Amino acid sequence: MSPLAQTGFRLLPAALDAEAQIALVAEVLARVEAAPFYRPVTPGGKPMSVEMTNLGPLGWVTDAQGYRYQPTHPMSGRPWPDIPQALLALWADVADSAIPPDACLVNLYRDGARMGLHQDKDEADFAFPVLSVSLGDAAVFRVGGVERRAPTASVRLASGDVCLLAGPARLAHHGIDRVISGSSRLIPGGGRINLTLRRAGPPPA
Ligand code: MD6
Ligand code: FE
Repeated sequence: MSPLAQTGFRLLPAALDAEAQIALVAEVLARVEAAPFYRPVTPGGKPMSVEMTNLGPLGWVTDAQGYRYQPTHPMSGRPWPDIPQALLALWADVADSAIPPDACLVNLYRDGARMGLHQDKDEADFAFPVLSVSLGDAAVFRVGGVERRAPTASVRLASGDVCLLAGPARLAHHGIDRVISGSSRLIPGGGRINLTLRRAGPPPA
């Protein structure tokens, strides 16, 4: 058994079939018209190679002020578009059947974009998992432990794959080492879109 199996990291290969992937990309890109991708800057002042936008009541942002969730797009000041129904259903199915996600970060990887090893820890309650959907070009995902220096494993994420960081793996370090350019034709203009669904705020009272 893989050492990842006991940790709360779950990979659901091909959770979305080709038809579902096409429908989801169309729903996401329609919403991106109202909330365009932009290039965030780290608190240290470095532009990220990944472009981002968000869907849902809250969106994850980074700028000179730091990392946080906020209800509006930083460029337009407008509320984020809603989360597509198919994603809410997926969350209910594999993450939490009772409490819906309130944030969906949309990451766009064009040529050469990657994401350094990080933890997702800006959410109010780590009891909720983070659910990720990969669309388009395949990526080499690295996942390690809660401690930054813990050993890591490499997992290939293909279009339609869903993965979950839950339980003990919820605060595991992870990142995208590289995207395999041209491995899919799903995304117009090429590249990879990753959607991460989260419960960022406290659970509803
Ligand atoms: C990505 N994913 O796949 C980046 N975070 O592009 C993440 O950062 C991530 O895959 C939390 C849980 C699952 C993830
Ligand atoms: Fe993450």
